[in-house]
Amino acid sequence: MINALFSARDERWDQYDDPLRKAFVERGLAVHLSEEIAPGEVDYIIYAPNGPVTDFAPFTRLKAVLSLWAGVEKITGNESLTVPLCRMVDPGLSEGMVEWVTGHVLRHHLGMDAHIHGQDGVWREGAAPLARNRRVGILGLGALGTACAAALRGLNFQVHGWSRRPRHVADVTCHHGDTGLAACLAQSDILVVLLPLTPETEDLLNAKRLAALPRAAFLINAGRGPLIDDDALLAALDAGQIAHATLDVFRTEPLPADHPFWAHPSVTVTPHIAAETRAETAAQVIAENIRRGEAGEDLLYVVDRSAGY
Ligand code: NDP
Ligand code: OXD
Repeated sequence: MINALFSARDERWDQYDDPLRKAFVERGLAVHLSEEIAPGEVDYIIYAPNGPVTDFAPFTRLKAVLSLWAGVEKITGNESLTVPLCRMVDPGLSEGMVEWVTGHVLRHHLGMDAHIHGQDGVWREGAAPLARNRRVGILGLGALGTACAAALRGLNFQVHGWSRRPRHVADVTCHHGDTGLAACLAQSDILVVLLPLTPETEDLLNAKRLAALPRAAFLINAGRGPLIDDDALLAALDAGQIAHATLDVFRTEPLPADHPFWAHPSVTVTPHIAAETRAETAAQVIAENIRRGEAGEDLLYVVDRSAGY
């Protein structure tokens, strides 16, 4: 019998219990799945950073930690974790992110706000440019960034992307490394941020980098809050360098009610809902990794803890 401890918020248990059991049966795995198993008997932890487990030292026979979250910045530095950590790459989560990102890109591209908020009896003419004439930059060409890049290309946007290592993504102009960042920013009328939070990416979007965007660019951040220097962003918004920022993630979550982002006329706050892991599809990923672990095969989506993602 394989023992899998589910360590996430209680309400997640109701969502994941059935899909996980079904996915285990489909793979012929005999798994005892519970929110309570004696630490010394646990083989796998199905993990969320807001769940009860924070110290992995008591889990003496642990084989792997399987994250329900794509972002693993809250666990990569945990020294009590000495077994492989796998992050979540979930088709359902990717699909949600594609919908959220394309929705917000289209909002800014089409200038929808002018008509949603401007029902004042004035007949303002002038259509938006075509997507083929709009440049979208995507920082982060991983599971989520490449899915969004493909969707935006499908709509005919000119897409630039940036990653740490060289990448090839069909019909996307790919930049990488420190030198590639300036080139990518300069081509981003709309900038989508889908980077993980690591020591290298924290405060990446500082005053200098925001100034490297085209004037009146739009910024969409679904990566993590600390990727952006909040004060630099507020200054860039007030100066008109950034026309609007759509922010889903923040240094402190929930975003405190008195944070200036809430009241700023050129900021849209969404409460970390860009995309969430979907139980039906994510259960398949978790079960597949347990199958692999038991068969001695390579696990999927193992985090490179030295790189931080
Ligand atoms: P991946 O690990 O698949 O991709 C990360 C990408 O970022 C890669 O292209 C990687 O480069 C690039 N990158 C990392 N570090 C650097 C660096 N120093 N310089 C340049 N590029 C860098 O992650 P995902 O696409 O799955 O997820 C991205 C992030 O999205 C998550 O870490 C999480 O923070 C956030 N997220 C937010 C959600 C929300 O609801 N708001 C939901 C889910 C995730 P390379 O290709 O070279 O490795
Ligand atoms: C994640 C998230 O990392 O929801 O999965 O932000």
